[in-house]
Amino acid sequence: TSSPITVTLTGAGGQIGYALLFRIAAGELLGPNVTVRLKLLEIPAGIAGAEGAALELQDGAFPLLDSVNVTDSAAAAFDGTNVALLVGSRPRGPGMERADLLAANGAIFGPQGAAINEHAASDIRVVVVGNPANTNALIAQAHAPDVPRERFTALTRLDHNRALGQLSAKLGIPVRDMDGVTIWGNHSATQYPDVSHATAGGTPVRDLVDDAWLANEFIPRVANRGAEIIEVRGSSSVGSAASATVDHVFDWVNGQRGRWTSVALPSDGSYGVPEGLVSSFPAESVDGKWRIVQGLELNAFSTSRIAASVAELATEREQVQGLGLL
Ligand code: NAX
Repeated sequence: TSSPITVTLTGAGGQIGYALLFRIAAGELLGPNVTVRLKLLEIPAGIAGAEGAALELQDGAFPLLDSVNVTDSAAAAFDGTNVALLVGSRPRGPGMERADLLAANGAIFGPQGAAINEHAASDIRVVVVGNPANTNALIAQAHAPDVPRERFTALTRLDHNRALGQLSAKLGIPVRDMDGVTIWGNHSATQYPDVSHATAGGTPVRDLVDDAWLANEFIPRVANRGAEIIEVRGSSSVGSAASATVDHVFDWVNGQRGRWTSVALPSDGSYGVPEGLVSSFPAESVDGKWRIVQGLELNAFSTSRIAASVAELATEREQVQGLGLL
């Protein structure tokens, strides 16, 4: 085992936090030989939930878990952090306007970005799960001027995994035999799940399904899967969201296992996405860094779908700029 890695989890008293903690403690986030120091950040209303989870972690006697600290201070929570999982956010309440939602989250992710800038380890990696995830990541990144901007990412791995699951069910081919699926754009209903370059069992997916199924069933089902889960289980996605967060960080730190995945990260201008917008791209992890898969040809349908989701991200950026949050 190496020296311990400090992992900070915000929203640790919530649903996804609870599911994540036991996966992290079991060594699935970073690998089976990596010891972890956990720091749990909550607001006062969520502290008891985080403290209860910390008691259960103690009862798990996890060999890889060095320590667990619970705090409501961002400065303490991000002190020496190597990996930050920003899950806690402000959900949209009844009658809340989108501007209110962005403002409430700006008040969370701005200070957390600043605390990361000031206190985190130099190799800090950040993944934002709390919605609106892409724009929350943009706000945090904007408040951390000393951290390379590509260290701030948002989670679209759940959308990516949902796309793999839908394809697998349709084609009767296991997800392990799928490659080349991409989620483009925003983690919202405008996202574009793209199979133009995907293969299943070595065969191009475009040869196995028709355009009507893609446009009318696959894309809306993946993009609206969160709502479907709420309808069926009466509560939003928890286990699958935690699992996708684990996949995202594991691949980022340990490198890709042969295929590409989807990651929302600050655009470098690739594929015409305006620089700096935190947008989902096809990406591979190489030497501990995300690298956007380059040179994919985009047909007219893909181009217009990506443009629509990127336009939504640009609007969100304008709104948070207008609110003085960047
Ligand atoms: P919960 O409401 O169960 O938990 C959220 C927790 O965050 C609460 O305990 C709350 O006290 C805490 N919190 C709020 N503000 C905080 C702050 N400033 N610092 C630290 N903690 C804070 O929600 P849960 O079901 O766990 O979902 C968490 C977030 O994930 C939500 O924003 C949700 O929309 C988002 N999701 C994102 C997904 C993605 O793919 N990117 C999918 C799943 C999920 O919907």
